[in-house]
Amino acid sequence: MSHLLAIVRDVSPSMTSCELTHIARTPIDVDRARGQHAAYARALETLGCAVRQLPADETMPDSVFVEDIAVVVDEVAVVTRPGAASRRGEVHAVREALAQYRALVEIVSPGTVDGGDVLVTGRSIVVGRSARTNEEGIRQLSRAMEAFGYATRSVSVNGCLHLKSAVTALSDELLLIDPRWALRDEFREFELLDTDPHEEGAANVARVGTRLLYASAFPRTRDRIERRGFSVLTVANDELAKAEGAVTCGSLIFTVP
Ligand code: CIR
Repeated sequence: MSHLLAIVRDVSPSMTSCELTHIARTPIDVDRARGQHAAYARALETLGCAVRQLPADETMPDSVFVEDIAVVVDEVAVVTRPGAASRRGEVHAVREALAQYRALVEIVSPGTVDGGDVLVTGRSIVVGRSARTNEEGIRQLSRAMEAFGYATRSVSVNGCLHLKSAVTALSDELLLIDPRWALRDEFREFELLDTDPHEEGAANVARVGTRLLYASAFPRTRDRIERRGFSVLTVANDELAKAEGAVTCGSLIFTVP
């Protein structure tokens, strides 16, 4: 029987030198970030995933955020070429791990894609045009996925790091959106649930099978999600959030036989 596998990667000792785009640098307690990441991995297990932990790399401050390094669907894994040059070395370990489970396609120069910009629901893929993901990267991703029957289109992202900072899926039909950062009109085929306007950063939720993993910092939005009938498990993510990481960023979740 098939089951869910989550690939995660330990917090790097150099995380304090992470990339930052939209927030100011504040001191990061690496041990606390490690503790939160370990609790996140346990939560993934609670939600039914087998967890495979890749070792940290001291030379790669952002390597805990494995989501950006690949887009994995049932048929293929697309290994990205991250938009931040400092993150390009992260692909080697993730590529090696994914090669055991999927055929691989690579995004190549001058294309760039961060997995945080790629939202997959069913056979539909929406990609954010962000500071990290360029038109050429979108073209390459689109071509790779088209071969397996996935339709890809791109949308604008404004004021946040990635598309999935602004909008993520609660189900294949319902998206959680912060309308300040993504345009509702660009998601007409979906039903949309707004985040609570007092909770910035609340639009990122991780789907794990039929359940959801969410940050404990957003109780008002959590309430909105639960009122729609979803089961939500929360984890503390505030230390990792100082590196601009949200809950989807820390794992690559996919089905294995
Ligand atoms: C970066 O700027 O690349 C990291 N500090 C944060 C990446 C977060 N990843 C994500 O949203 N998918």
